[in-house]
Amino acid sequence: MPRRAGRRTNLALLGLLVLAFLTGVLAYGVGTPTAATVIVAIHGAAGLGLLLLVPWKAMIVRRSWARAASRRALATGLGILAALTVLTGVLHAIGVAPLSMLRIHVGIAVCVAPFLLVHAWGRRQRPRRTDLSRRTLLSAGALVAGAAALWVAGEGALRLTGAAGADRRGTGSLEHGTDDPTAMPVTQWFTDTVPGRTVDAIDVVVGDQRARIPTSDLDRGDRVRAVLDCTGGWYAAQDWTGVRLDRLLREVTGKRLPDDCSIDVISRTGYRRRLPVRDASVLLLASSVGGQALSDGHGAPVRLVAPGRRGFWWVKWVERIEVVDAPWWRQSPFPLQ
Ligand code: HEM
Ligand SMILES: Nc1nc2c(c(=O)[nH]1)N[C@H]1C(S)=C(S)[C@@H](COP(=O)(O)O)O[C@H]1N2
Ligand SMILES: [Mo]
Repeated sequence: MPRRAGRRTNLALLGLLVLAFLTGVLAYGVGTPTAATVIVAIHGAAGLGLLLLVPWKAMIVRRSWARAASRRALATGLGILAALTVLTGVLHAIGVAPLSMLRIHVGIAVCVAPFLLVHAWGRRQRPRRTDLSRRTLLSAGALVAGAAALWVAGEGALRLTGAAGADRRGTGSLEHGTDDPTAMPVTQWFTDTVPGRTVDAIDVVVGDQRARIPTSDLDRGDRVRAVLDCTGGWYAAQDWTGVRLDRLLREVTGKRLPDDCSIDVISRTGYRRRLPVRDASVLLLASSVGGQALSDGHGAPVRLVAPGRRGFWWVKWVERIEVVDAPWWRQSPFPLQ
């Protein structure tokens, strides 16, 4: 039995790691609360499910240790990185670790990928008829049930102990600075920095129509309460005030825009995101938050507020708005700077 357990255990580990990786990346792409909750729950269950396979994997490792001397270093590295990924994920979920824990989690997970590719490629398997046997399907079902149970138990434990992580959002983010913009973290996506010179007017460009509007003249009193949910693992709800994009664009063009165009929102720093024009009525160019003008770190003088989208869509230090024909999905799925 232990001898035959090897292949299925390895395939299950591979499946869970790939599933965890994909759902992790996907969780960053979706902002809709329900979808995010489901994806993040699957992510947690897949990650925790790895623990269920540890006894079997330990048996496989013991069996092949002497034989695999030349390939041990890489495999050990993979094992350590995978363990650290699970550990850092759990530490974030508990809610006691510093916010940087989630970035560390993602950083280590990204390192797992090449190790896993090399490791699994070196041990390629052909599909076998027994892969679809009743016994295999039952084991797979047991693994899925066990992983789900582990995730539910984890959430239960957080609630029972009153850990900070019990209140995290469906995306896994922890609350930081709701209704208190000064307590809200200032974060950049990757390498971007607060620009040295402030923006005093924004350019709005629609085909050959263009307008240059002073940023001091951009507050039309449009309001929205929206949650800024950073992929770095924190969120904050705030009241934002400014001008809705549909209103601004109509002021410039005097007409409704066709449904199939997109809006490029571009920062003074070059950071940019492209959004579908059908979202214009929920997008806000905000000049104040919580009744106060934006601070430099939070995007002064104007930043985009994109309700229902993750933080990286909320372009700060907006300098240019351009309506383009290209579809919104024709851009890098995540910003590059
Ligand atoms: C090898 C790949 C990965 C594994 C094994 C893994 C595993 C885990 C585990 C075990 C947790 C804790 C879940 C819980 O206790 O409820 C977690 C949380 C999390 N992971 Fe990953 N992860 C991986 C890759 C990624 C990637 C690539 C991303 C994002 C790009 C990501 C984003 C997250 C987020 C946002 C959380 C917090 C979810 C929550 O608080 O429930 N993970 N991960
Ligand atoms: N120009 C620019 N805008 C940006 C970013 C950036 O790096 N550059 N980071 C985004 C990310 S990832 C988040 S979470 C929010 C953070 O906003 P805050 O610093 O006001 O909290 O801004 C977004 N807007
Ligand atoms: Mo972010």
